[in-house]
Amino acid sequence: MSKTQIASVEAYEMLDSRGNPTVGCRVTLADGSVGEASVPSGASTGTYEAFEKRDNDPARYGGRGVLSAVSAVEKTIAPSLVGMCGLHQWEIDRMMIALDHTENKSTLGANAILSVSLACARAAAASYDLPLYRYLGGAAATTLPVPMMNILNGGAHASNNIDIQEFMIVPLGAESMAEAMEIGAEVYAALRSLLKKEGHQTAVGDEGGFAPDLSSDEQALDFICEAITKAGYHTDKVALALDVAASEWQTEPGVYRMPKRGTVMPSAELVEHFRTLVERYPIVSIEDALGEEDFAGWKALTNMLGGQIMLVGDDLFVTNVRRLERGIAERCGNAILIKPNQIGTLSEVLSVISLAGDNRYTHILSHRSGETTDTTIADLAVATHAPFIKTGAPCRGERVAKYNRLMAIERELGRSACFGLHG
Ligand code: 2PG
Ligand code: MG
Repeated sequence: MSKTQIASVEAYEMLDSRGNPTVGCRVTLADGSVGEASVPSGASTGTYEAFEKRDNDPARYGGRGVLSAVSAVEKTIAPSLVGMCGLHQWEIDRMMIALDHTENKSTLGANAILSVSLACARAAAASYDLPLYRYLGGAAATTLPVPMMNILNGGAHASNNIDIQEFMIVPLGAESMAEAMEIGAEVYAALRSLLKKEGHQTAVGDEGGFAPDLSSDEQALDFICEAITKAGYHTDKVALALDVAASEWQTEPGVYRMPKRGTVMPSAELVEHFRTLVERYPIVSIEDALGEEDFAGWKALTNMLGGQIMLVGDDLFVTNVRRLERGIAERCGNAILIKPNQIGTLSEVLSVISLAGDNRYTHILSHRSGETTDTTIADLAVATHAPFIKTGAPCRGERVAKYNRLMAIERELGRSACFGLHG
């Protein structure tokens, strides 16, 4: 047996940040190197995401158990992978895709497959005694991404009255990851005290942002701008970004109904609303401004705002080469959100990032609203030179785990570290 052969693949059920079960996996190589990984889970999921396998057994976790996915790893995947070289990521991923046999990984489950794919990469990195970002990205992996911190939550992530899912701050003017986090945490604290002073709730949503009831999107943006000033910064140093998650609003092609406020708007009117917001506020990025089926709307939006800000496809592209190819052909958006569990293997994540790069689409690594303390996306961001990462507020353990990992990488890189757009 060679040193880097896969000796064992074990899976287990564990809990995510919402208290739902998810899949964890541990891969051991013949030389004793171990890699562990666990997978997150979304709330506002895109229709075209890879399949998340759940037991649907009402007797356990209200049907959300993942013992069937654990069993897919142990009974189907493990016997085929044991003995393969742990360094051959593409072969490992191809093997799992072949075992699954479906377009959307619905036999084994993308949660089962991804846990193995990432644990194999971690075991291989451990075998070389390298951190994951270095193993995957080589010597040139020295750039830390600008964090997009979601400090005010709405939509499917909070039970307040706000329909836009995420209001993020983007410390574009920071010189380092450490400074970016300092700015983020200070603005976050300033927002808390402003909301409190005005008698609003400061309980947090799924991604750690505050979730008050407010009268309009504009009021949310005004609060955040005021928090930036109160924390001693200017909006040339800290910009704003939104994730509308508008697929959640689409009722019929080209028509949107905001689930909480009940406002109905055709696609063109929504585009106009965002144009006005971009004029009024220092917004540098809007994600899923329109729904996953509304390619015509996306094209109009891109024509109007694509030269000015990032227009990010999340539900639109679902980290999927074919969806991104269609978006490129139809000139929809100019950036793509990268969520490994939307597609299910590390190799496919790397393929879609390279397609994005070839077509000048910016890529942004992203968490899910249901997370674990797994920090793989932080390493992946550095390995792939992602200019941005979004992984929630600077609050809640599963969110700060990623930010802390990025600060640790920055310290490890020392003088060779670059930050964001300075990289
Ligand atoms: C999103 C994500 C993460 P979810 O829409 O971008 O913020 O949410 O994981 O619920 O899809
Ligand atoms: Mg999104």
